Amino acid sequence: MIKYEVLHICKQSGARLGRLTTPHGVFETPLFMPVGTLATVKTLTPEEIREVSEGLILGNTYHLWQQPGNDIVKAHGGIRGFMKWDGALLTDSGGFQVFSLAKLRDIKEEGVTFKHHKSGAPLFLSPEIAIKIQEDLGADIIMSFDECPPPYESYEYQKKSVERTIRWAKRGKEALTTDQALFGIVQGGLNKDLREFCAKELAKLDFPGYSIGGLSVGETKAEMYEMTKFLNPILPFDKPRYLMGVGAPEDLLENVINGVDMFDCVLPTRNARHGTAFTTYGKVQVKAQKFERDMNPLDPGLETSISKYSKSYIRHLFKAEEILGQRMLTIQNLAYLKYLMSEIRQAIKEDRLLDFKKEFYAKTNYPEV
Ligand code: PRF
Repeated sequence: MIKYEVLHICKQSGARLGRLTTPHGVFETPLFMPVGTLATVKTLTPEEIREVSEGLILGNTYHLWQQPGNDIVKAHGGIRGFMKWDGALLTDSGGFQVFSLAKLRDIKEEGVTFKHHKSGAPLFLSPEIAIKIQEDLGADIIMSFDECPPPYESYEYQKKSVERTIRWAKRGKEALTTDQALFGIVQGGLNKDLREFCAKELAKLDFPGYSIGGLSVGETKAEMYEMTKFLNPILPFDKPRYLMGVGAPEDLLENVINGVDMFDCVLPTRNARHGTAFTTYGKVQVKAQKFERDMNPLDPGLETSISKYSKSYIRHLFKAEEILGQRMLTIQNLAYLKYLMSEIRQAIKEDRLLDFKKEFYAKTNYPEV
């Protein structure tokens, strides 16, 4: 099980500083969790993940269920034993992947029938199966099986879907046989009444934490921020809130101000593999011609294991399609988000997060809404 305490509320912004205690580490929140979908944070060793994370990472039910199979992961003592990760772990339920990756879905009360996103093999996931797989994967924090409909679905559809997601959360809770911390997931698209209904119904089920799903799925940033702001006073105060799949630097800052405690996203690691860096002065495309002879470090504002390399060298690695370049930017991007979150926590402690926000947009090219 986990424990969560609010330690301080920033007097300037209302943002929360908290402490999350898990069986495999104690963490200050707000924090960012790197994504390790297939029991690997792509390109990094567990020792390197340690360096660039708080010690809490995410794994994916859907992917590990299919490859290599949750039985094989379980035989290693779960994801932690499989990948030799000694930190804490959270797994997503597979709900989102069924709706974002898989083809030809048939959604019934019992669960979802769909085809594997690569092989086309027929598959079935239900709240109970998602819990069983997550028990085998052995994370400290696990997720309810939810439906994440596209934001353009009709109100009538969103309403039916939210009601089902609440029933699925209840079924998952009843199916759980371990002391892993199961979070409920708030859905409801961009409809405030459905979001409020979902948050309140899930709160009645008394989960140890609440996720906010169904955002960053095609809506505008302004719509996303408005929804987290709306949910802030509705979600249980004394439980952690986790905004799923959100990780752009400006989104972390804005949503922390709106009361979010935890984040994950593939953005820093995926961008890294495509040559986009997050730095203390903003987003940078390292393949740009202007860096051909640039002997300066990529991010003079951040001391990391890649600080000694020139932009010219990193650009060369990308142009030559050398894997080391992808590794270097993965380290940079995760190190930057770790640094950003530690700066945010410090600003909350000192009741100056809105001043920090002004400086952040003044110093960087991250977009302000
Ligand atoms: N549900 C689940 N996982 C998710 C999401 C969701 O809505 C999102 C949406 N941003 C990312 N990951 N279960």
